[in-house]
Amino acid sequence: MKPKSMLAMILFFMVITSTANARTVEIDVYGMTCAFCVDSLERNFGQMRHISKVEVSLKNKKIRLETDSALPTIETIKQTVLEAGFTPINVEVISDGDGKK
Ligand SMILES: [Cu+2]
Repeated sequence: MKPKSMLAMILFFMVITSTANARTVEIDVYGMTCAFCVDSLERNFGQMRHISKVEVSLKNKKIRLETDSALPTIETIKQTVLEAGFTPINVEVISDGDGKK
């Protein structure tokens, strides 16, 4: 194998492994009533490590998180919702990053 294609292979596997543990997590939240609730949840999750994206929907009373690994744990996610002053009703892992459930 030529060095150039070898490098391409290595890069390819790096991409694969770095996304292997990415997850999308949805949390149903009780207690969200206004834009300030959304803001505080966004801020709390925005400060967390391993979180690459935070979407808070006031309409659906849901938080959607994208994480870069198997962290944070479901327990940590629940704790963060509680610390922001809300109640996590249900935490569901939507995708593990491979498109599988
Ligand atoms: Cu509010």
